[in-house]
Amino acid sequence: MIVAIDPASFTNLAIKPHDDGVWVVTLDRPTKRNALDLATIEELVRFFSDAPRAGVRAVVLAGAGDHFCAGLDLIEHHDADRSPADFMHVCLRWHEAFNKMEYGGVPIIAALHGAVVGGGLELASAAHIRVMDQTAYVALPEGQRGLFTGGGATIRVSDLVGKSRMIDMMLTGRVYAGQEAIDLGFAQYLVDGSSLETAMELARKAAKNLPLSNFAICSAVSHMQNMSAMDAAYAEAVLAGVVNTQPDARARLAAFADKTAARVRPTTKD
Ligand code: 1HE
Repeated sequence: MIVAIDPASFTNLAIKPHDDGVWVVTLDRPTKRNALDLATIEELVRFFSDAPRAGVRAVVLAGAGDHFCAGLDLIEHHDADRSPADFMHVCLRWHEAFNKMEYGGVPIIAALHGAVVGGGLELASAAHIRVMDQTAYVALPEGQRGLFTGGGATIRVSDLVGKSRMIDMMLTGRVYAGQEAIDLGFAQYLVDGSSLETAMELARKAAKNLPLSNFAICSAVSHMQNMSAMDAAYAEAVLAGVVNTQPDARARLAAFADKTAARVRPTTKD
């Protein structure tokens, strides 16, 4: 551990470390439906900048109250009456936070419920795994508010579900939920019970992997999407050279060789 994270130093995020290295980060302004004001964005930048160096093995990202996140704090934005340059810099801080999430190398599992809209969907899209419960719904209401996305939706939401679907959502305010949202790629899991509980289970599984493997999985795949295929193949080979020879992996490989390691089997449904 190179840096220490003090949960008490956060106000808009409730931060709870667990013994197994899973940290639960909860957007904690339920009376404002966890709308993202500047202060929350700065706390996200701080937490996710430090997490890779603070021994955080996986993060569950959740929202307090009935909704995950209502997106940009529209009241703060209205009251601040920002100049174009001011709002550009606001957006750059959002990108700083969300890039630290996507490229930081620490697995992030978003537990979604209620509204996951506008900037809330941009935030969720920066996580590596999304779990929806039956109340969760996604939308991009920017068009109706006289706004445009500024927190990476043009990159990440279009990557998840394609540009035509994203454009339709912004033009018409279309809302997706349930199995349809899963089938389209907004999230990988839909649960009948609590998305937080399932996200915790997934985070605990991921936290058992070696940190260097998780670092590669949760940064390299995204970086390589930004490269030409030739460069991505080269970078993948170099990275695999480092990760696949890590001393900590020897015990896992030995367990496979001596037949004590679990085999890969299809999940049984009961
Ligand atoms: C807010 C916000 C907010 C709620 N900024 N304060 N995002 C949106 O367009 C979504 C706007 N919000 C909503 O549509 C609804 O609030 C919800 C569906 C999320 C929740 O509905 P509900 O009935 O539970 O709550 P409410 O009565 O609408 O709001 C409760 C309080 O939360 C109220 O404050 P109060 O002080 O009057 O009690 C609301 O003002 C406050 N609140 N949402 C500020 N978003 C980098 S660019 C990104 C661009 C975008 O994200 S655009 C999408 C913006």
